[in-house]
Amino acid sequence: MTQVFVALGANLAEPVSQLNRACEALLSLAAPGSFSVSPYYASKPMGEVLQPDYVNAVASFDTELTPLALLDALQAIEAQQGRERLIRWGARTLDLDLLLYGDMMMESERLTLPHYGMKARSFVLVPLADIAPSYILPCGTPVAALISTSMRDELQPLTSED
Ligand code: A4P
Ligand code: MG
Repeated sequence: MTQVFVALGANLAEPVSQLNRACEALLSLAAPGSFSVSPYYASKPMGEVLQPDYVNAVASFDTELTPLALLDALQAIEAQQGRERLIRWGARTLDLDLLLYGDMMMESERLTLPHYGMKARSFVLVPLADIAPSYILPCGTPVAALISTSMRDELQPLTSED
């Protein structure tokens, strides 16, 4: 059994509902009692593409799936929720990125672990620290050490009324 972290992101077709549905689907991959999810945050789009704001969160759970089987499962959930790959970094109904698979480090055509962008992204680090405040990355860096005040300022926590 391995503890994994998954980043959730959506900016089309009622993003909050997309994340809620995705959490239900992720729950079915999780060992009983192991699933947790951070608060949801609104964040400005990273990158040059003009697109709506995102809703982002991070989930964690334990699973027996191998890394590639888990990636297949995440991509199947994206497809079920109408994800179309039109342009890189473009708007999407649902993006599920595998951030961490235990302390595994790997680089293959389909899968890079830890996720290549996670150490620089406020919308990944802040929710990750919400659910795992003392987590140490496979490279030895504590997640909390990567979070600056300006990163927190980039994110708007959503309340249940949003
Ligand atoms: N892949 C390799 N490693 C991984 C991994 N650890 N997890 C491969 C998931 N996939 C991984 O991803 C492209 C390929 O990466 C996959 O086929 C998989 O085999 P994709 O999801 O098809 O394409 P993408 O998401 O458009 O590209 P990419 O590079 O993953 O984009 P990002 O990095 O996910 O960025 N702004 C805000 N505020 N919030 C966001 O969530 N997201 C993006 C997308 C841009 N701007 C954003 C946000
Ligand atoms: Mg992606």
